[in-house]
Amino acid sequence: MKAVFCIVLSLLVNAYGRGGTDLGGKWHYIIDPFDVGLGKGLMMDAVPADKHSFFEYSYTGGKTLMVPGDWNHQDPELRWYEGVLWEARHFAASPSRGKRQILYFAGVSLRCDVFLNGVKVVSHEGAFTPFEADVTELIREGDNFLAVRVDNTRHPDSIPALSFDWWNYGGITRDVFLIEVPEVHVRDYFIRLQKGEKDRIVADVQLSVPDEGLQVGIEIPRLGFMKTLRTDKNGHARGSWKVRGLERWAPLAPMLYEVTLFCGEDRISDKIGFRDVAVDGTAVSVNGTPAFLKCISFHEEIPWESRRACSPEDASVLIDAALELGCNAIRLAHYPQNEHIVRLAEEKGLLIWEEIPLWQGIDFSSRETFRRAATYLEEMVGRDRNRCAIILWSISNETRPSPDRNAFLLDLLEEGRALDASRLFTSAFDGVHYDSDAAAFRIEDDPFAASLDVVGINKYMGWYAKWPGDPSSLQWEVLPDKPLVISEFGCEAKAGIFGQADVAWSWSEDYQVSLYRDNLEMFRHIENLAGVSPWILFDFRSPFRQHPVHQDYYNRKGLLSDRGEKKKAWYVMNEFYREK
Ligand code: GCB
Repeated sequence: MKAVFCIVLSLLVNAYGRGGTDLGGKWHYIIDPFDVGLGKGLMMDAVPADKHSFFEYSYTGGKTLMVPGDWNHQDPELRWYEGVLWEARHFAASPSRGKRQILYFAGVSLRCDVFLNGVKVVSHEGAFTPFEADVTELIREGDNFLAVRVDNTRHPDSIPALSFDWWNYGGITRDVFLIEVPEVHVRDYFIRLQKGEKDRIVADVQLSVPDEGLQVGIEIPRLGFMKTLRTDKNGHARGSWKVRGLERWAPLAPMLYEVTLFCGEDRISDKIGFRDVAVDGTAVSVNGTPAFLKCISFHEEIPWESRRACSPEDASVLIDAALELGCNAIRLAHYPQNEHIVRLAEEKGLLIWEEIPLWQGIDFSSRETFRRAATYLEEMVGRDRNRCAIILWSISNETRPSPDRNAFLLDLLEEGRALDASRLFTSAFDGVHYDSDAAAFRIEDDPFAASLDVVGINKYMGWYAKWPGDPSSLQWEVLPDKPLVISEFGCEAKAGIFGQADVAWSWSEDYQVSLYRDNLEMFRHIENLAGVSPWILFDFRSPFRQHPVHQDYYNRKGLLSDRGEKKKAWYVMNEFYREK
């Protein structure tokens, strides 16, 4: 198979492993609904130069927000705010001579311009992926001023587009670091098990400089493994070796090795697992063994505090809840979630389906939107391709075939495969309907779905779709030669409402239970079923959900309520997973 390694040049891989200065904490902010801050000079802290000058703004004396953190939950005035807001702070630096200084943002929602000491250093769009700026030439010894113009306005050609079923949290929602690295450093690497093999490790390493003949060392102490590579004229080095005694990472049996890379003065360590993932008939197999995906989706949210999850503690809340349900897999809905979540899931042995937020309503005719989607994919894969827990890259959710859409998604899939040929590609579709002539569920003709390794089907039988017959008698003929994952099913229920098990609008836990039972019964007859992922772990905030009594701006399809209470359907699902 052709070896593929694409460097994601804009990203320093494993930024958390670099031990940079954490710039989190209290930042001052100014709400700028008319977007006049650029003209007023909000990229600088206001200091009048003489007796006659003044500024009509000031960070000092104003309110503060915690970074990382969305602004919506930190100030009641900002709960619904969509627009421009500036966040800024001073910080002290002591840059070492000859080193490079990198400002690294793990995620800002949803677009931003970053200014250091008054100078714009980077702009970024996309709430859920990291970006960085090399600020070596601008940073000063002593006090520095960092200002970020954050804008969470939705746009028709953005990703996601104008409306989506989750909260549009704004702000610097993830960590910010100042990282110091040697001039020549390891910028990117991809260390993995050779596809189809048990004991062959492959490493691609990219240095920050395109110099030939530089030495790169790779050490895995636990395996007694120490190898040296030399770079080619692009600063890229590659090697592959058979390794004795390699224990593979497997679902719920995670094995991670400490891997250290050296190059000159640079040294970076990571925890890396080795596993093989493949399609085997209609199953997804991990290390040659079929793995039925007992999966659950969640948003990056702590619902009882109406805020984005942003810390290692928050990650534990979500991952522990998935494990308690009996899962061996998670679907990170509907965007790349923070690294705390991804890494903790990997440490616990959860398989991961990770996706970019190409969610309904995307403008497939726009080349600009395509460029954004490709960048999203590149940033997600660039950040996470060393995470063996991720087995599925998903590139879209609920899109319908059309010439523009087909061309867009097929091109995107090609880009994805070029970035990472070691994993499976999927997407979630809602184009499955019961065909009464064929007496079976069928999917509309879709060249994109047909090109994927695994197909995800979102099907809300008993909620958005009426049952055409007895669930146990319903046949499925949906891409029968491919692994099929039910990537969403479920219905709304408000915790604490009981009875009326046959009335959808009762919003009762009993309706949810009967719907789950019916769906699980139907799934038993899907021959190519490779996994199931109910929608969703927790109730989550959404501007779509406007029923004042039952929803109150929460999507209530959680198996756990917005306060974390188990609904009755949780037990149904738990039993199903325990039996599987
Ligand atoms: C879907 C979407 C998901 C929604 C869900 C719902 O099909 O993929 O984002 O939240 O339905 O609750 O309607």
